[in-house]
Amino acid sequence: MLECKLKSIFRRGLFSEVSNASSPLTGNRLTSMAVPTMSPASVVLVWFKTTLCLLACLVGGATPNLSLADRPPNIVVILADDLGCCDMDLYGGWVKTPRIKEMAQQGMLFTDFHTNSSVCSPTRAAFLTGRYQQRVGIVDVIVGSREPESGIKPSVPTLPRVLKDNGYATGLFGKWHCGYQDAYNPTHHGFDEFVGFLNGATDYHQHGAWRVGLEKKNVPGYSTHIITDRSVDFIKRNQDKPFFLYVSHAAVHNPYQSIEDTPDKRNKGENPNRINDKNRAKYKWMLEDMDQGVGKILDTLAELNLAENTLVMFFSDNGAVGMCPKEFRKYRGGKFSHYEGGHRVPAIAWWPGKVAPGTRSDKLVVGFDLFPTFTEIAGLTKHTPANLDGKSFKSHLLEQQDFPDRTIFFGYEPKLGTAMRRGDWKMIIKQNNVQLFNLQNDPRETTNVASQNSEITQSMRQAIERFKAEVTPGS
Ligand SMILES: [Ca+2]
Repeated sequence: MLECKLKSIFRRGLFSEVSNASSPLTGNRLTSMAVPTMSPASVVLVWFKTTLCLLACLVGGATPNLSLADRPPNIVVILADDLGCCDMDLYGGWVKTPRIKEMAQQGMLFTDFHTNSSVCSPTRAAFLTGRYQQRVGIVDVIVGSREPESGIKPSVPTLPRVLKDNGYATGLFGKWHCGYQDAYNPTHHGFDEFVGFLNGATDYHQHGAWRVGLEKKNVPGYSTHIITDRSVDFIKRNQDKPFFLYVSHAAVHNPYQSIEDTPDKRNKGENPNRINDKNRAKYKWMLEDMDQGVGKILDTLAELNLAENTLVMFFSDNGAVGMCPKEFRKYRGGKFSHYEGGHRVPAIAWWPGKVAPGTRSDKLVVGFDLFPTFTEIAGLTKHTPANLDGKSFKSHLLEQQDFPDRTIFFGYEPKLGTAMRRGDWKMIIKQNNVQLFNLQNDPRETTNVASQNSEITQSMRQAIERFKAEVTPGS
């Protein structure tokens, strides 16, 4: 569909190409040097407007907008909520998501991508700070009524802050879940714009508790559509400057409500949060609907000729909640679990002309790697905090270079204990219960091989103890 739209732009003759190089999307390179075909009168008009603009810039002391080719790339993150590897067909799941599948066919699909936690708040905290979530004291889901003081403090460096301070327009539409107090509001973390909700879930039709910036305000509509439409509008308004857009979907988190489940049509006695066949059908619809929303964003980028200057990263904040039929479940566990089903999630990177189409990464990549990756891509490494735990995978993404193996920890004390990856080895320790798996031989984590591998077990136990001692709030 995207390919058709790109082709139709050229067929309509709005742009003439200046390069015949091959493109992964169309077979013709969609060069950023494409120039409009204009009449002499239009040329005079453009010259007049350009002169006025330059004069205004000189008087105001501002720098004229850079051309598209000279601008840092736009970065768009589309985050699904509670979407597991067992759900989408492109990962062998049970729901067809053609637009996200197309995105993967045109970009890079990750098979060993993990969020830093198996629940919402810590995953998002790690992504936004580029560091283990324990360092900002967020190891569990933030429940506002229970933990009014929890959140990312505005003094903590974040990805949107670095991008905003270096000329990016920044917007968040949808879920925040990194602190309820006004002091933790996204607008204090570098987001120019925020429309969405602060907590972990939202009714899909009733938005009385949403925020527009700091203001509590009802935002009418269906959640997924509001988030998509606001995102599309943000792209259109900011198409002439670099932007960072965080599309943070409510879907496919409960309550399971389709576009038809307006309050007046709901049946009393039916629980929209329960996992059953009726809600499973709604869940499927919600995922298909979000897929269409992803497509709208990609289409907008293509129509505005921004596709080749925009990296789009799609992933989920944690694993599935058990909606997918058993025969599709490829990993043990799900949300709120240290097994692979908890934090190994779907992830796709799309950037026509930069990320080679149809590529696949089997390397261990983690949510907190996105911060240094994005800032390196934006040319802002020297403005990036030096103490990040995440590592940039830019050369892996853009040049298919190797991404070296690392030791990664998944801490969720005391509820779930702590897990660790080192190569193919995976350890989970909760209190004195030690489990060791070899994911190469046993991706479903069925057989604890700790007793047969005593040296590895001892070494990994010691590493986990060091992690627990060193990676603490404020560290
Ligand atoms: Ca979640």
